[in-house]
Amino acid sequence: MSQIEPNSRPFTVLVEGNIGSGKTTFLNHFNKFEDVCVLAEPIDMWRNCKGHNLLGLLYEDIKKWSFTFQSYVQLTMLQQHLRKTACPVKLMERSIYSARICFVEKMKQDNLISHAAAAVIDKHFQWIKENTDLKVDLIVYLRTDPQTVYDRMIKRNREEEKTVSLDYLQALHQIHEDWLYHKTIFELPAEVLVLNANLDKSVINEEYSKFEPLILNKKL
Ligand code: DGT
Repeated sequence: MSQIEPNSRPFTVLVEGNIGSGKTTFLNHFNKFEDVCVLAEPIDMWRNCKGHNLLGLLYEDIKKWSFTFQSYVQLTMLQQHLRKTACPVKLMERSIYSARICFVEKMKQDNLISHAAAAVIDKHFQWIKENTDLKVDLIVYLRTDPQTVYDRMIKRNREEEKTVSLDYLQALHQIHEDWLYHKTIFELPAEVLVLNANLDKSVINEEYSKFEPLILNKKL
């Protein structure tokens, strides 16, 4: 495996997209390359914060637990951004950006967190941006239709997601679209590569292969 210099930064790629858009499949495709370190979403940590399943609590009573959950997501995402890797390419599933921009915005839209709570999260977020290295080189947006991801979510049958509705996925889709496709809200920390992630699993790896040089930062 090629290693990077101890003090240099890897080419950092964020993999973003709605719930069920196939981020895991995408990461698995790229995990086979020796130059790549994949950082999966820290969902296991959200399921066990000193014995508390915060993801489960969130969907049980979203109003009560939104702030707690989002605070912990922000911390765990920061840890992922700062994690050192020996590989020249670092692929991250989601980021501190989508936590803040997509999920916190949705909570604000739905009045699930107070303005005061959102302000606290935002203060942390701004401080982190100004005082740590969150540099990103590329964002991969796995673009999907809400109905497609809803069907996938039902099929995978994750216990905590039983209460997630099509309406919720539609709204989350719209925020992803405005941020990563129309580019009308918030800042973009890097250029965006938009991929059609509605494709069936049987052909999607072929689609992803076409973009390997770009994602692996290899000049053609
Ligand atoms: P996939 O299917 O491989 O594209 O990826 P998923 O659906 O396993 O991953 P993701 O990040 O879209 O969602 C995992 C679960 O965690 C899902 O129920 C939504 C939730 N989630 C992820 N990040 C956040 C966040 O920042 N805030 C909130 N409220 N929920 C989040």
